[in-house]
Amino acid sequence: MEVRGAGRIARAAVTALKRYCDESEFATSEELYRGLLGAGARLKDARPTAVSLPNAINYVLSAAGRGAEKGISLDSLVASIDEACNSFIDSSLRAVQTIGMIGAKRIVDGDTIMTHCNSEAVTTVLTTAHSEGKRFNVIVTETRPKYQGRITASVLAKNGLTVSLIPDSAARVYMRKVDKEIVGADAIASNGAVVNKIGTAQMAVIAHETRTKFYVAAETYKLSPTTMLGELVEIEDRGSLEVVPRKWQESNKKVKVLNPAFDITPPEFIDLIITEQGIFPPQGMVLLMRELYPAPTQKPTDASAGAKRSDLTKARLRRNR
Ligand code: RUB
Repeated sequence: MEVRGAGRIARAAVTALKRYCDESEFATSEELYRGLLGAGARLKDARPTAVSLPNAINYVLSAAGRGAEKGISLDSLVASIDEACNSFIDSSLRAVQTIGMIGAKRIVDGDTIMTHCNSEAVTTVLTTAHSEGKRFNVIVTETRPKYQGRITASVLAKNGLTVSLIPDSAARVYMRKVDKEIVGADAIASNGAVVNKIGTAQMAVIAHETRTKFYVAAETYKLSPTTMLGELVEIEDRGSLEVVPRKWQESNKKVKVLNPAFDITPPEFIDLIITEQGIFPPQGMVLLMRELYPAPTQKPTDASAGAKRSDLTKARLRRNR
């Protein structure tokens, strides 16, 4: 939890892989590749719900795998891993900026926007709209139990936006005044369902009830290709001590304190998903996923086709060999 937000988690993991290659000592390229596979597997376990994490790691591992298959030298392998890491990080940062520009077009003067948790994609949409001169109010839910909403409120206020912070339980009271709810995503399933911080799904239900627009802002490396095969996204369960103090728990041993970190918002409660590739209805996610990820049984598209696409698109085409 020192690194929060699915995009930052992905970039932090790729940075860790880069350091692993640069700072460890290996005798051969095979040894480096084997070590990298192990490091990648450990990193993937760190936050199971953020699909950006395995997608980012697979991008680097597949670049390394291609080099190792060709039997390139140790130095060349290190260089190609470095290049893959830098390319992922650059593309990820560019994707967030592009989402900011695309999403800002959806905001108009006088809007009231509600958001939940702390999403870089969402804060970039809001700060971009503000820097374009639009004036609107933002309501941020505090996001128990880790209070990431406070981070969002603080970032937005420092950027000059008008912000209010409310308890999660007050969302329904304020939703009637809200024009758009915008949240981020840790994972997007092929049916357009969005996995995000616990509490997002109930915000979506309330938004639906009050006919408030519900938008998701997310980079396409949060698409979960294995959901096309019916696999479910794993929801991270976190410790009870994030919810109650130890002393309380010790004096209430019979109470089982549960702390799921994420929930799933069904596609019928989502109006639009804003990505760096454009804006889609949730039902369009399966088509985007088919375009960006070949079927897992299929061979990845050849490099000449990939070369015409963005770096991240190439990443997806080469994922998971
Ligand atoms: C953060 C969270 C964010 C998404 C998207 O949860 O749920 O909404 O990760 O963030 P946690 P971003 O604090 O548990 O990581 O847009 O920054 O990728």
